[in-house]
Amino acid sequence: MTNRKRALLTGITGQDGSYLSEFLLEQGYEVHGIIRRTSTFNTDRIDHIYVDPHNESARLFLHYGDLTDGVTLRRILEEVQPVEIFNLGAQSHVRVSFDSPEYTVDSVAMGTLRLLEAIRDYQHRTGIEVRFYQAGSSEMFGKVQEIPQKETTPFYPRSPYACAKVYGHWQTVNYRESYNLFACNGILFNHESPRRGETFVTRKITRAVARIVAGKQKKIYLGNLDSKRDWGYAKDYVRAMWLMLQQDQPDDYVIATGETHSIREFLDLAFGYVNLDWQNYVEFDERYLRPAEVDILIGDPTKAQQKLGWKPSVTFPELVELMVEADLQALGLELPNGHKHNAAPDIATIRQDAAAL
Ligand code: NDP
Ligand code: GDR
Repeated sequence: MTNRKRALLTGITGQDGSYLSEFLLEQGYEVHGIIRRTSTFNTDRIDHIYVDPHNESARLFLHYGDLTDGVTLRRILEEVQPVEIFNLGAQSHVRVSFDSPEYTVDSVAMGTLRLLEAIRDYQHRTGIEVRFYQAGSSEMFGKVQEIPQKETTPFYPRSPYACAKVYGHWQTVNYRESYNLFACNGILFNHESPRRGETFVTRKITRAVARIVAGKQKKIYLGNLDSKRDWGYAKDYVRAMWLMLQQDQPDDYVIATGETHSIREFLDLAFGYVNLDWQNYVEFDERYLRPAEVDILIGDPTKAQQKLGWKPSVTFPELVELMVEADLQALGLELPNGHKHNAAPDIATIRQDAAAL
């Protein structure tokens, strides 16, 4: 075993897991990820950083496991001996959590508890200090109690997913206070990228825009267009997760842009980049409505700015643009000639990333 800092991630095959792995590898970590056995490959987002473990240069290792399987979590912990653990694994789709509440709660709430229990025993037995990051969500704020939402805003979850995340949040606080575990809750607002799952509304829209331009799709069916979200760029947000674990004291942080926009505004921009009017392409389908909706989320990231020195680097129009551009590129298309790019500080790097997908 090497002397490199070792990190263990659940949810490594997801959007955030892939960006966080890249970031940790850049920082010199050895990265271990837990993946689920599936009948088709589910490692697309990390294939570009995976090196055969027989190769001496390999620093990314994958282990089969599941948050619903506590015994395996314990075994992996013993094998890997990580100093930092990022719990990103989850059935993370809010609408699906209404269809499949029991599984959602098992993986999100009980999964967090299983991992915390395994860490508690491991730390007690070995004396190795483990730092733990819990992927909390702005969905925990749910029904509006205060605008903008900050660390002290009361939770009012509105879905099985959000209820499970509230449970994970409070267990993380509880293990910090009961067992002196270095455990942090990130309360992250929506963050998106070209790697966002295709059924979340932002990616569903940008993918449809590209497919409509390519003549592969005629309409897009959506639910509630009036809800508002605080949307940031995923790559910025994984940096915040890591920063939380580098502090002297464990704490909880809201990570957000401080701006909110409706689905309609997202549609305006996304279709606007290819000179189309979204009203000609969007149809309503009640299947995409939720039994209870979260109407508006807007976060106050002041604490993260002051204590972590964190701030977002990509604006809302830049985010929409880079997602539309990546989906066009995936179909061999480009943004129309004459389109003026929004100037983002690292937009060139973002384009390279998108092109590499
Ligand atoms: P994704 O849905 O893209 O990824 C979820 C990951 O969890 C995947 O790797 C998935 O594996 C894995 N997973 C699902 N079920 C289990 C299970 N039972 N056991 C182990 N792993 C499992 O999510 P994101 O990357 O967007 O989000 C990362 C985390 O952050 C999640 O916990 C999410 O709830 C939370 N979050 C996300 C926000 C966002 O805007 N993206 C905002 C706030 C919180 P597989 O690939 O096999 O399906
Ligand atoms: P959210 O993201 O529920 O905020 O959870 P999602 O993109 O699914 O929904 C955002 C808003 O868009 C409305 N909407 C639709 N949503 C989807 N998915 N599909 C549609 O067709 C559609 N039409 C309208 C929704 O009603 C909602 O108001 C995401 C996830 O990543 C969570 O895991 C994370 O915790 C939160 O963000 C912060």
